[in-house]
Amino acid sequence: MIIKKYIVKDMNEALNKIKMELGHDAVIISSRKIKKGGIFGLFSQKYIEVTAGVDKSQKYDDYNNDDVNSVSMEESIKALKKAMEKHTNKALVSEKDNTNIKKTEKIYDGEKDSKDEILEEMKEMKELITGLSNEKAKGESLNDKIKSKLKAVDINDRCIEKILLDLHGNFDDNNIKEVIKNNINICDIDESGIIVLVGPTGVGKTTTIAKLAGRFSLIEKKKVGLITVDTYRIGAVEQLRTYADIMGIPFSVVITLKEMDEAIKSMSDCDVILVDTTGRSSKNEMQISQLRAFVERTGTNNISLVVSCTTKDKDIEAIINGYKKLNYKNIIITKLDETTTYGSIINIINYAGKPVSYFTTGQNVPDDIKKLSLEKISSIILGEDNI
Ligand SMILES: Nc1nc2c(ncn2[C@@H]2O[C@H](COP(=O)(O)OP(=O)(O)O)[C@@H](O)[C@H]2O)c(=O)[nH]1
Ligand SMILES: [Mg+2]
Repeated sequence: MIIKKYIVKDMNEALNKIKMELGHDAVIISSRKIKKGGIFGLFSQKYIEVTAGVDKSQKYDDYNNDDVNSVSMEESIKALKKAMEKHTNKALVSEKDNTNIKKTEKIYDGEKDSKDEILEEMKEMKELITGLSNEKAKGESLNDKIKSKLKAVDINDRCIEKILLDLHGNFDDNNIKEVIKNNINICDIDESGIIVLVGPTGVGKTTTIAKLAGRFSLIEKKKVGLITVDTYRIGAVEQLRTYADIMGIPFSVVITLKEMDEAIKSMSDCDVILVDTTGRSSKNEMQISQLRAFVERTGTNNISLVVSCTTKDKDIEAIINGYKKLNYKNIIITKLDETTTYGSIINIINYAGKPVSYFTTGQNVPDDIKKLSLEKISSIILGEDNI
């Protein structure tokens, strides 16, 4: 690089000299106004000091012009450094400052070009940053929108967080549905051998047993037997006995573990034995342990926990945890007809980490029991479909 300093009256003069001496490839590195001559600055003349440079490989001649100071290598490096600093500082000043500079200074074309370039770059950067922050704001507001939509259908906070994570910022309707689907599990239970239903009082265990019995015996023509360990509520026993009588299937009431053995033995020719249990308080560990003894006595692992979708979220969590000791394998969700929002389905599955086998949708025996597909369940949860 060859650097030269020119003291000239105006930029035109500088340009002509630079072009002539350093050639067309020369670039202006810096320019500043200076005063020269006079005493104590009085009567001094105004000049411009222009530093220009050209790549070493470029040819140039006529070193010995009076107005030209050929500078040493050291000076060249200094000038170059200064020029670079100036350029960097320029890039750092705000667009507003640049506008002011524009207004107050008559800028030399080359310098104006580089200022314009910087302004242009800054404008682009500003647009980029604004664009990015708009995108972010859009993402956040969509996030909030989805959150309130999921909240409105009674999906709990824990599941909402999980769903939002699974969405990976893709709030497309199809993706939301896909994520809901991925957070639901369903299963088919083995409809042979011994099936036990457990769960709190009043959720619909006895009614569900009657529905299943009707479905298996009347529709699937299976040989069905019914056992109940519902020893506390005589009415509940009578309820199931009535269904058994109507369907013409064997029925046993069991009070002791020994009676459980005898009842199962007496129904050894049945394809399916459905065992109804007394609703126990999941808060009472003693009662749960008693129930567990009866359930274990049946020797089956085909155990369903019955939960009503109308139950408060906090209570659902307590029930799911309280009954864990009974090793239930799947869930039956009841009373879908008694609610208008179905977020509890996803909450129940999330708490239990177990799949749903059946849904019940009313009091009619045996009709109001269903298996639902993932597609149907997610549509119901999102309010796009009815049960
Ligand atoms: N609306 C509605 N009511 C149901 C459903 N399943 C059961 N029930 C009613 O819930 C009440 C309690 O049912 P029950 O089978 O005795 O519950 P259990 O104590 O768990 O055996 C009864 O009045 C049933 O008719 C259902 O799917 N929808
Ligand atoms: Mg009952």
